Amino acid sequence: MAAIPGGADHAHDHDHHQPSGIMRWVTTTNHKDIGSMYLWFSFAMFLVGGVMALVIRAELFQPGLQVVDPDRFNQMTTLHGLIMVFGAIMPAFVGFANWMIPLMIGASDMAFARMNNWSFWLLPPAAILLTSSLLVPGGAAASGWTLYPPLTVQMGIGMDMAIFAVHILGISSIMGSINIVTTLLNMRAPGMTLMKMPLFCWTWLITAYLVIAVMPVLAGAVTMILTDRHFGTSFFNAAGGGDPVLYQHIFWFFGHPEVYIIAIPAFGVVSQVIPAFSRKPLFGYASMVYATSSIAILSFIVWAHHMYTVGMPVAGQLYFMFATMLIAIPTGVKVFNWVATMWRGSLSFETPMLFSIGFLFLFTLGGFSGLVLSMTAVDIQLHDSYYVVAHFHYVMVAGALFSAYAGAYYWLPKWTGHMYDEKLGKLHFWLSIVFFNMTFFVQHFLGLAGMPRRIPDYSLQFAEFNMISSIGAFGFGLSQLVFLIVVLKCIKGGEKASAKPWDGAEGLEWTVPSPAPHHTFETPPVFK
Ligand code: HEM
Ligand SMILES: [Cu+2]
Repeated sequence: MAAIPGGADHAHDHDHHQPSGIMRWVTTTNHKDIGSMYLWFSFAMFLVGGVMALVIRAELFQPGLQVVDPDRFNQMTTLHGLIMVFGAIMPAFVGFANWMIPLMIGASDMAFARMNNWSFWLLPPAAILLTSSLLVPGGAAASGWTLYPPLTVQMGIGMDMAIFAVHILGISSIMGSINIVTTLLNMRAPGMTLMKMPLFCWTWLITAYLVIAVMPVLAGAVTMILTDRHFGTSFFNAAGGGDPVLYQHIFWFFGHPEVYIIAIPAFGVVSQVIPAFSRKPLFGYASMVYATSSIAILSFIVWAHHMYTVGMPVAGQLYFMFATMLIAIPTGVKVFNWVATMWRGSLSFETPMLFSIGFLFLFTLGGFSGLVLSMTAVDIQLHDSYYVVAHFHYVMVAGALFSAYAGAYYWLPKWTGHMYDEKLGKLHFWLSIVFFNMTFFVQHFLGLAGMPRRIPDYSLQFAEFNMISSIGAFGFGLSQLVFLIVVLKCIKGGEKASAKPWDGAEGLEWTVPSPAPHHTFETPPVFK
């Protein structure tokens, strides 16, 4: 538990020898500045990717072609997926890591402060490459975010731009992860053993190892596509003796751990928020650490559950089915622990807690539909259908995004020094959860009835549910502007936040004043 009030005695601001204006942000090596930039970048990309989702949903509002031609439609699904995964969700959690890890472990900054600056500033060029590829001849990559050959070997220059963007984004997240591992292993306050770290730090330690392990695999896969495209190799090109299915194996060896790269930090955030608003310590801390590690390890040996229809041997299908089902065990442990933390707690339901409970219900639902899809015989029917789209949006939106909102509301007082508008926060939550379910719940039925994904048109039998889903999507999109208003209001003013505005909150981050001064913990606190 936190012992020393904050190191705040030494935390005077050194702003006098710092550039001001835009150069402050370009040259900053301060983890708080960099964390804020990550979070703003992520939100901006969330809006860009969101507009693309709305183009898709506008087209799917009715059967027939109305809004975009089929090629543009495919570019929209591809860029939406790439932008949401690499531009919105991953940077959001790296933003949380930057802001909070040093504060949580009592470190003065991240281990490699200059590299940290570079990790962030790689992101905007990658985002520009991706989005501007819409304007080049032939348009953006239209292969889906999975970038499967043979399509990707054939497309125009937009595909090369996507490949380079993926390279840059990958380098950025590898550097960010090296920074996080080094910081967590070397810069903890005296007395903070690994098993006393806040769970958010544990989840990021595990995630960072996943990133370092699998981002190079993706980089290799897309580089092989690049050389197939331009340098006469035939890794994946069947005409030259290559094998497109090989790409799928390599991609999903990255891709499945990737979904945990997104989900595990989200687990970390709710593991901070739920105890705070239950006014009880996290139930089963050690089992949380072991469960999270098990999930991470298992995530390496289940990849071909995305490939049941490629014609693999039955033994392979059975292996990947049972291996995948195993993941339900540690996940069940985690869900049990969150619920047990709330059990007989003194609960209150401020916005961070609402988003965490929303996460708990809906992420679990997404986990269950994942279990359904893990069954080979079932997946052969549901593969590439809207059931899959429903499944991964329950995991990504109601899982990762809701958890990011929980974290944002939880730490906004620490970041800005003001309390956010609780009424507006709750409005944001309720609008989001209603419209989210309206958008995605019905997609389970569409998938079960056989509607394929990545298709701009559909037969009449699917009309009603698609209309409901599209209305939900526009409602969801608009509701996110409420969040923007809350954040801007909170930055400008509002009730002053104390150092520890949540009475149930635990941890060193609450021992420094709100807003957290530019420099904190220049002398490490003693942690007992
Ligand atoms: C909440 C607003 C969102 C809406 C309305 C939305 C809507 C859609 C739609 C309509 C598709 C196309 C489905 C298809 O035809 O296959 C799609 C695909 C996808 N979405 Fe979202 N989405 C949202 C948020 C997110 C978020 C936050 C993520 C985070 C990671 C995400 C990740 C993806 C991915 C990976 C794909 C697959 C793209 C592909 O097929 O290549 N979405 N989304
Ligand atoms: Cu998977």
